[in-house]
Amino acid sequence: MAKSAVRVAVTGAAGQICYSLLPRIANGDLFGKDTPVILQLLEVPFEKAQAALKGVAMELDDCAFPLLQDIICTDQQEVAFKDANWCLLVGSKPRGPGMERADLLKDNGKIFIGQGKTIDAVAADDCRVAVVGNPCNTNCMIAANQAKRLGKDRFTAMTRLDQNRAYTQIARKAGVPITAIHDLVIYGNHSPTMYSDFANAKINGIPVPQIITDHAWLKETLLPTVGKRGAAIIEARGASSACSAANALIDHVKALSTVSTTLHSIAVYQDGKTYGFAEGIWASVPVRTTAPGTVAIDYSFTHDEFAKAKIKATNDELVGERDTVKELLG
Ligand code: NAX
Repeated sequence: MAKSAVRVAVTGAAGQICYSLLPRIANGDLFGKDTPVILQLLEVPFEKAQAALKGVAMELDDCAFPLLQDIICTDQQEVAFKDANWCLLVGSKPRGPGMERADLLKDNGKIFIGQGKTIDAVAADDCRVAVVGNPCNTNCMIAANQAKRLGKDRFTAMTRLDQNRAYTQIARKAGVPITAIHDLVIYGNHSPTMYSDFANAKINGIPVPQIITDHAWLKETLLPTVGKRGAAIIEARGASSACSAANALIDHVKALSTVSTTLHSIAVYQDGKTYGFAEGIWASVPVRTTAPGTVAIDYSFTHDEFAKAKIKATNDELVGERDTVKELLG
């Protein structure tokens, strides 16, 4: 029997990440080559954005994707999120010239309050939410705090791009294929404070520091290279990461949808018992998918003083972000 269509709501749909993302969802990269999809695309209610969205939908039409059952373009959250099985929150307000980070946090916070409320009201009972729009951890926390029907465990933020970046850097340094590397996890915030836990990662089953014996490189080159990679891409390309971010979101959702023993970096709700992260924030930690859309945190990793200090710094930043938006946490 033919599978029923997955309804995927995507915000910021006329933006550059979505230009790479939407064709991949429509061609079955996300939910498999036997699963039809319906795209429910949200953009801001300005003529230019809506015209651009229409253009994106026209191009998707012109791809004649067999799995793409319908495309809904809208400026109404209630329409975009209606019965959605997945809500991919990519759109957010960019940081303008001279804008303070606190203002960025607050302006975006207001968007994510509305989106969290609407998702909770109209999305499908099995809905999962993945937040990409920055500052993604804190935006995710704000949206999740509006949810009463859907649990906090339904809301995740994306640090998969950081994980993928770290995999490539380590593979290059060690001269091994990506597939030789396992258990390399990002801790904390999607920001330069994030910590790539190289010490617990393995190359062909052997701890990375035993293979890459240049420990100064691990601490002083790998960490800032991964943490500041977004800025390096902007510097090189004149625009922020787009196809790699779209690819990471595909990886993130696939990881969440597929039960396996593979370790993933996903920013999830913290209960105050994990790796020193404060209760109530969304921090990236090692997780495994135990049922479709459901993850369990792996609490078993240990950290030396260097790693603990890094994790504390990224936790402190997330707590600071939470303090900045505390009046938005209904
Ligand atoms: P673009 O500026 O190209 O597109 C964003 C789109 O979102 C725009 O078309 C805008 O009109 C729309 N938008 C803004 N507010 C909206 C709202 N309330 N509802 C619906 N749509 C809305 O940005 P793009 O390069 O696509 O990046 C999107 C977001 O991803 C940014 O916040 C960016 O910082 C973030 N990123 C997050 C990453 C991560 O790893 N978590 C990495 C890549 C990226 O930097």
